[in-house]
Amino acid sequence: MKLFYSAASPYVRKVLVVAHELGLADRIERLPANAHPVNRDRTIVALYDSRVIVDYLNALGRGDLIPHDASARVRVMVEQALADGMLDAAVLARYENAVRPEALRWKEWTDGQLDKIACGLAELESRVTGFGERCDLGTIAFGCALGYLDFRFAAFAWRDRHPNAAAWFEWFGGRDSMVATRPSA
Ligand SMILES: N[C@@H](CCC(=O)N[C@@H](CS)C(=O)NCC(=O)O)C(=O)O
Repeated sequence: MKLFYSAASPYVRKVLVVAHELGLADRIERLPANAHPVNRDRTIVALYDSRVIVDYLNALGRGDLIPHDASARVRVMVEQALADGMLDAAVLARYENAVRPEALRWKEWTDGQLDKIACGLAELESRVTGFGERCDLGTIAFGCALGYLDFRFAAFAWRDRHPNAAAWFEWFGGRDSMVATRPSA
């Protein structure tokens, strides 16, 4: 299997964490990719997006990272949607300040994206004490979202206002699959 890869992408990380957890990581060849909102990388095609790829890998690996039980499955899919929503807002805020020419930047836009992240973190904080030692697509997606905030938004200091999520990530972030996929610029 070939994966269009960027060491800085939290969505690519989610796919690789799932592959590690399923024992499929060594079957994935990483192809360099430069996803960019303006300088479009036309070579990126095939199976997308990360939500579809992790579903495909879970089936291929006969895994239970996506529960078979209907209500557990819905819970995990809602958690992935929340975590990916935080990531979508973070990536938009990142592009606003890393790609858009300074004169064209719109501070209220960035503030709006950061507020979405803050709302997502508040929801995570209310749920995380119920996670126990779960490792599934829901907790993997949250782990990748928090890892991305550390990587690109250290100043956001999410731990200060979310002690339960901080304690949980101290444990979850230490998993081999998370350590093996830590983002880099
Ligand atoms: N919904 C997609 C989001 C992927 C995404 O936005 N990736 C970023 C890089 S981290 C990207 O492609 N940026 C280029 C662009 O936004 O055109 C997924 O879950 O895979």
